[in-house]
Amino acid sequence: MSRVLRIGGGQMGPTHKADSRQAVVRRMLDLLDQAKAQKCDFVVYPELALTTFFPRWYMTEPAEVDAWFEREMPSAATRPLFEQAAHDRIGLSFGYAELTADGHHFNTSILIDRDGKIVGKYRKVHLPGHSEFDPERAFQHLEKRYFEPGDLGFPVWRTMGGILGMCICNDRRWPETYRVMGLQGVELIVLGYNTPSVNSQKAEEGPEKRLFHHRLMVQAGAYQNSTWVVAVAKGGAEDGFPMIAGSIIVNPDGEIVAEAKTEHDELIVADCDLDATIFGKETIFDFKRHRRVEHYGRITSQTGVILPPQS
Ligand code: CDT
Repeated sequence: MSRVLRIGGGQMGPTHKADSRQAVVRRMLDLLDQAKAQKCDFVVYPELALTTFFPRWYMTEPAEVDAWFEREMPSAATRPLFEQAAHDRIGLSFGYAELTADGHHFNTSILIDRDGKIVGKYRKVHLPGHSEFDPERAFQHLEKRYFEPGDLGFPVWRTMGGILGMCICNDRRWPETYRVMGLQGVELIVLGYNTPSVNSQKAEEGPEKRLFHHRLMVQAGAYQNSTWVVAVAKGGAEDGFPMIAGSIIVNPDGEIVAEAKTEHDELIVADCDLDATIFGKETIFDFKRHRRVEHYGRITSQTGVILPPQS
């Protein structure tokens, strides 16, 4: 049986502070319509898809912060997206800020099957940035202030005929992210991102370098785990703060097979044959035969660097 999934990467242009969830969902529905016209099976949207990237704003009032979070999913604003996707038999993944019933805040993404049912949830593990206002930075990145580190690990799910996993933005910079899913046989990793075009602590690191790093880490993660990776941006300037776009679909050889050309709402499409993951998993990246866990202890027992003793 064919295991080719036609994947749509639903890149989104900027969403400003004043934009409503309803207006954003209308844009997501437009992308879904395009995906339907192109016969996609599955559409991936960005991190924090429903709002502006609010962690760039320093807030002190809990009510002001919580206004960016969703208390239920589907919410009133997102229900039309769930319903339309189920009607079209298209699976979805998108990110949002999650406020749980017992008051926890997470940067979350979900996996929705072709029946419109949420079958997977991931909460961002590697939160970048800082928790207090930093006057030294050109702009703020306050994810550590507004979110707790994810508490669900890196699970994978059997859905859409394959083994799927999720991660979010900064997670893609960490090889551990891909490997933990690789060790569960992942065949397709989907992720959304909001990556500023300039390093707030190093002005000379601009969009070209940032796009280079983005491609480097996603291509490496795909190749080293013989998996497809679909990475989808929210790009363009949100209230004057530019972010890279550059959404990509990468095959298990680490090659880019589709890439966004604009910084706006744009659908990229690729046929992803999940069986193309098998060769790498059975040869050079046959983990069971080749991994040497007796030498990897530091990976899980240590966070910071421990330098060798001075001679
Ligand atoms: N959203 C997100 O995780 N952005 C980070 C920015 C890192 S710089 C603080 C990223 O990895 O793109």
